[in-house]
Amino acid sequence: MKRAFITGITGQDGSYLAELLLSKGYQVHGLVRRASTLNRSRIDHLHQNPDLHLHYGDLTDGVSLVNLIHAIEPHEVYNLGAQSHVKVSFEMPEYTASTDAVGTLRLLEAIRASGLDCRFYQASTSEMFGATPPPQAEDTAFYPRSPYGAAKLYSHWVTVNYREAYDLFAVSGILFNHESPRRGESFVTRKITLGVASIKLGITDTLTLGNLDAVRDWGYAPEYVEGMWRMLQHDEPGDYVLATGIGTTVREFCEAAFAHAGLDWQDHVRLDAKYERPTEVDALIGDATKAREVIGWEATTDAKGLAQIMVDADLEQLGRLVENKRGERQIP
Ligand code: NAP
Ligand code: G4F
Repeated sequence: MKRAFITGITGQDGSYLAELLLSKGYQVHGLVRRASTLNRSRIDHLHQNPDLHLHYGDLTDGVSLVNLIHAIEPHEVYNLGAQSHVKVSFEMPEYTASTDAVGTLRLLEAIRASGLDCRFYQASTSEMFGATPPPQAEDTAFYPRSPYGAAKLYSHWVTVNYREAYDLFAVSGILFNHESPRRGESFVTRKITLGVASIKLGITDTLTLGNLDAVRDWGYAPEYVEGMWRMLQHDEPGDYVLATGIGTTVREFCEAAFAHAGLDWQDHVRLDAKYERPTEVDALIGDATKAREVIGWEATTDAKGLAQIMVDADLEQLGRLVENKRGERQIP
């Protein structure tokens, strides 16, 4: 039985990846952070699975990583854990660097010191391209525009270096934005689809956003975790862009999400500069030709389809909450 170790298992991608690996017969080990309340809603439905094992640790705590690699002896490690919010990285640059940059080094060192024959996946990002105009592919120049992008660029290069220096099977997946109903509520797509559902259900009337002109290449997260797994199954380690190849503005995503619920976004969206960043990444549109040709991966959901999936999910989830509240009120 193959053993996989996932950092960031409680996040959007980690939860989909855990599902995928369990369905393929892996024993899955996940790193979870201790918090005052349990923060495992995305993996609650996997809780009873006997092949899922959760371990306390943190990417800022090297000892925990050394001990876990030693105890689990994984065949595959997926490093998805990160402070992943670009705007927050301007407010917490040092913590972001410790987790997103040095955290990767700590994990790679734990693997190297163990001497295990273990494959390593690094969650790199299109944010590394930053100010370099699209289309962006594996050989496009990097120019990060945030402490998050700069930290991830360190991790990308240290992953390449450990591959070259120590012959580690280490791959870097340069993933463009990917979303789902499990996306964190403060990322723009989920903020919009939750806003649409709240407005449709009469809970609120406005949605406040920042820069509507930014262009992103938005895909569907479950498809992207399949790409991560494929990268580790290939004969040779390498770096791969995963993207749809289609650019959409925040404004267009808004329009599609509101329209799906029968609403006009212009009646509800307000702007506030507090959601803008000190330096913005204007346009990200990926070229995933290498992934298609080498590992047979291709995105199949576009931004409009994604907006529909997410609005439907938020309408259902929020609708259920509203119904439950009404039910509670009827109880004497
Ligand atoms: P996410 O939903 O924000 O999940 C991040 C995960 O990292 C959570 O499980 C979080 O744990 C964990 N984490 C945060 N700080 C940690 C620390 N110090 N030690 C250990 N774990 C820590 O992110 P995602 O969207 O799933 O993205 C997964 C990875 O891909 C991230 O590395 C992200 O930067 C990268 N990425 C994402 C995208 C995208 O569009 N989604 C694109 C390119 C790259 P808690 O639940 O306890 O907070
Ligand atoms: O949804 P976002 O916060 O995602 P961003 O900054 O592109 O980062 C995400 O994708 C990266 C891959 O390229 C990942 F590496 C990273 O971890 C994360 O998952 O913002 C998207 C765009 C930005 O241009 C932002 O300025 O939307 C714009 N935006 C406009 N109003 C907003 C808002 N973003 C947020 N979060 N909130 C707003 O109100």
